[in-house]
Amino acid sequence: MKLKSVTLHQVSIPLVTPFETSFMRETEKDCYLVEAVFDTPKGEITGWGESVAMISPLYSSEYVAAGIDVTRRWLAPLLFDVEDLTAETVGWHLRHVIGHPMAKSALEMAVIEAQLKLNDQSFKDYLGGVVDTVPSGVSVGIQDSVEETVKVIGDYLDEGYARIKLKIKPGKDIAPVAAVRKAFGDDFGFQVDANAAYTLVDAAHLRRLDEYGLLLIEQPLGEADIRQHAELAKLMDTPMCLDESIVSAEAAADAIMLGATSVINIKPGRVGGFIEAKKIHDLAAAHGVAVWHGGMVETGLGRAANAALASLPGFTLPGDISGSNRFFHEDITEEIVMYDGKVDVPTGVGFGVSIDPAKLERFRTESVEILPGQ
Ligand code: SMG
Ligand code: MG
Repeated sequence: MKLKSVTLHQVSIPLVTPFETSFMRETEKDCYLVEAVFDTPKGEITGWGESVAMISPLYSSEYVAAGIDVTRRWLAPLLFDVEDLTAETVGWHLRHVIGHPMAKSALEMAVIEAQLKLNDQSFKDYLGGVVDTVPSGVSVGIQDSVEETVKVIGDYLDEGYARIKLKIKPGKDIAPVAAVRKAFGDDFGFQVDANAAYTLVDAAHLRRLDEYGLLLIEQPLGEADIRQHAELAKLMDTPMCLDESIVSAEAAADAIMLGATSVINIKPGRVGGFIEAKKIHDLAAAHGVAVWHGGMVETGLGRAANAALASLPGFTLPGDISGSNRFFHEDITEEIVMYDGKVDVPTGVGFGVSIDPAKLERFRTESVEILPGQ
């Protein structure tokens, strides 16, 4: 395949309710989609990708405007120069550009989708997925009060979600967790995510979470603190799970060997793409470490691709792959539907969903077209 053009569409999609984490409160989903056109033996084929970078550099150092800039100046030009571009070699061609895994992943997604269309293949079949549905977990933002937390989680349990993840931060941790267990008992999968809001000196406080039978605690300490997570893991009974710290297969190998993570949250965008994400899945499986699929409030496009990755055998815990209606009144693709605590793994060619042109037009705030030799 030969890359002919790349268009980046920035979109802003209203959220059904604000989503609050330890680092920000979002009311819209702001991201960009990649539309890449290729010349192929079957004629012109378009592939789509989605960047999981957020509007501000608070979850990681990446952010929407930086992703658009690095793609325009550096990443797309490198791919324009390749005569025979394949999904498997995108990471190699981009290897000299330091960092920007989310921007690289978005571009790689578009190449993957075009290649799948060229080969008439679903993403699930390409990856070697083994199940038709994946269990669907929901991520619950920090609420204004303990009562509100209990109510919101009760509603998601009534909807049938397979497990609950609650965002926590200092001052909004033990009390909401205790109240949720008191209200709904011990008989459902429950985990927490701190998004790096604590330091190792909080160890004694975090240990108080041990009495609530949580599946895991996700990323209590900073992105760079792999060794400190290993120290904290020794002090807590709750299984440790890294998210932000796992930026590559190498980082995953270090974290496993140091005892910093006994479960891994896999997010393709955070590690530079789906090909690297699959490597982490394989590496974790070889070490007997369970993985689950993280979420970045993706549109239906990213959600569909994530469900395909999560159909690999090592994904033994429910992921953050909720129904589209968890976040959006209206998705930009076909709705991803949660039913009986699961979502279907798409079986159509490519990612199995398509961007609705009318909705793209409505949600789009800006487009940047990138051509060879600009
Ligand atoms: O897509 O369901 C989702 C969101 C899951 O909580 C979620 N993601 O740290 O795991 C995480 C966060 C990162 C994004 S916060 C806006
Ligand atoms: Mg997380």
